[in-house]
Amino acid sequence: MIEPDLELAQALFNELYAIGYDGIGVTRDTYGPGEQRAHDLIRLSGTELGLEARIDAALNLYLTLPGLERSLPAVLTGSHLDSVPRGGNYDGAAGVIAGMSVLASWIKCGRRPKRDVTVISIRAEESVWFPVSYIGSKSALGLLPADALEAVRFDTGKTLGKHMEEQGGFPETLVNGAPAVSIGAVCAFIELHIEQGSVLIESRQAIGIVTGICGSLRYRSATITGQYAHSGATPRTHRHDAVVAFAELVHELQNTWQVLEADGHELTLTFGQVNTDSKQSDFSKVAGKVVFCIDIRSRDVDTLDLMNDYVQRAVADLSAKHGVNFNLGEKIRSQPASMDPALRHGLTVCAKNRDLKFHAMPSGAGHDAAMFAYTGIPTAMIFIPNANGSHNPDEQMEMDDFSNGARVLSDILWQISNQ
Ligand code: HGY
Ligand code: MN
Ligand code: MN
Repeated sequence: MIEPDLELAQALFNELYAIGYDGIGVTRDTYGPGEQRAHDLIRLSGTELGLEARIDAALNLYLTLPGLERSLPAVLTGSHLDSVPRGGNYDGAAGVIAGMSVLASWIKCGRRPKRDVTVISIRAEESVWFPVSYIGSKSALGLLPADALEAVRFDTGKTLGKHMEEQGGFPETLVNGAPAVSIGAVCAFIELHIEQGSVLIESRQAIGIVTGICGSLRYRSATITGQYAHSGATPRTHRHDAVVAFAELVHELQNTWQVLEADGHELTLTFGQVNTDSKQSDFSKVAGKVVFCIDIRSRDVDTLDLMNDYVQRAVADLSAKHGVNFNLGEKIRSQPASMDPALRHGLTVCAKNRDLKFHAMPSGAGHDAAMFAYTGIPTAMIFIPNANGSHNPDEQMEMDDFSNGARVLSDILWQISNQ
């Protein structure tokens, strides 16, 4: 069994952090300079290793170690390189760097697999920038809807198509064009990713073998419109208070979540952003407007729909009770995905052979692997421990944990690429 190139991995993590640090955390902004710097770094490293580099119309990067029989369907590994604003250094990047460290170690000891093995650096996985999920992997797989190119980045006001063009992409070829990753040309996709919760840390297991990836149902920009009024002169019964209506919505849906959980439903419910109108709200007024978001996750589509029904019901009740108007805005969904049973079994064998404790577990976070699985490509994910959660500057992956994950990745990639 070969040891991944940890020296290369550490150097890439250090350099990624240096070029991505924003003063608080790491920002690799989607189709912006931050993500571009990361892609340039990985591409340079890949060409220095002697890997074949290719970039598709959406600017996903493919670094390939040619196999001995190049006509065979290839094996893909990798993840995304963008990050949330002020995020951590390991979300996504760990999967790309793990692939690079594995291929570097194979090259060093002259190992040539039967099939091509490609590390893909995927664009735009974080849908915080554009209100579209999995832009890069959907583009690679020919799944990007035409209207997605009109989606606007929240901080620049420019469209996805414009951002792609400015970075050197060809968005117009993505709609109805041939996908860069054609389903028949790939025999498996394996994504290594940090666990973004605390299951592995708390249970002290080395590896997570993902059983399935949650789908999501989101309202990214919902509003409650009530009535601004004097905070002292307006009796309780005369108020149309948007903040009170929001507070009761949260309380009611939190209770619903507990009831559904007790009923065996697996889901999460998050109100990640809530704001009153900074230009008009103040301490001497009843709040006339609240803007907020709702993020519902589950591996079961019926559970997503059931929770959404409760959201609709609560909104109708509270509108009447408080005389406010709820506008939930656009509903955005992403599909849940199941991981390939044969690959999951292969991963357990690899973990056992490395004498590593492993845990079969669902992913509450979304991952590009869901899109590969959606197309029918056999797909699997390896989770590695990461402290302090994720989507925050304190995200902390240890290199020992990374190396365990990269070892298992190396073994499964070698096994599949020689079948
Ligand atoms: O939001 C997610 O689950 C992923 O980290 N983009
Ligand atoms: Mn991620
Ligand atoms: Mn993320």
